[in-house]
Amino acid sequence: MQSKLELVSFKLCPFVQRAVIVLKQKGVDFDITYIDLNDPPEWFKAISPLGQVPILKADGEVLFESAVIQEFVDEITPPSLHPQDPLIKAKHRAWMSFSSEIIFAAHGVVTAKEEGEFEQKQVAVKEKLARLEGVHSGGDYFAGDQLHLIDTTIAPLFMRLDFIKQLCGIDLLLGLPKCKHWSEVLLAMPAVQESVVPDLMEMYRMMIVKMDGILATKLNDG
Ligand SMILES: N[C@@H](CCC(=O)N[C@@H](CS)C(=O)NCC(=O)O)C(=O)O
Repeated sequence: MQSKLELVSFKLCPFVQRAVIVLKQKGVDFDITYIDLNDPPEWFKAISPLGQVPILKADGEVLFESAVIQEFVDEITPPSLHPQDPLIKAKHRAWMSFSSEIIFAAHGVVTAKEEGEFEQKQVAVKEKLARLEGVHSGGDYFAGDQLHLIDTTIAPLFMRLDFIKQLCGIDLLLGLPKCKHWSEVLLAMPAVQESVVPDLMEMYRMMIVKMDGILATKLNDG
């Protein structure tokens, strides 16, 4: 890499956080530029094909999509956090993609405006997490005792589920012991803890308030 990597971020974004975790875990020096997605700057609109973060600028090129960015950072900093075996690697990639669906489902819990929908969205998250529970190794990480990209990919979701638990008393990992342990291990990792701004939980609380859904009525500080 000729130039320093530059990540374009939105502080609350779990997809950007995936990239930051890999960058930190691999000890890569990088710059981070925060934008306001509610009022994105023109330069960002010009370079982001979908108007989304994360964007990674590398040697004059622009990369988008968190999975692609994670894999790129992983490949330029061997040894890889992906399994070697093509079939196992493909399986990990499939579950990485699946974890994005859980992030969207969890956002549905935050935005649900009436009780029936709120219950339904929680069930949708739990059903998807139960699928993950079914394929998890039962060790510290997805595939045993070794960290992979599937682990760095899921960590931002677990952080948000932990916020929901702390702020609203709703434990979406209840009854899923493997996922619960997995979450605890990942959230204790320095690269995960250092991947967000210090006041992210408060920002997340403010986002719940702003969404003004059923979840906002469950906030334990009123
Ligand atoms: N598939 C994308 C999803 C990224 C994404 O949804 N980013 C959100 C912020 S968390 C975004 O930029 N939203 C703005 C928009 O869609 O207009 C990835 O994995 O990078």
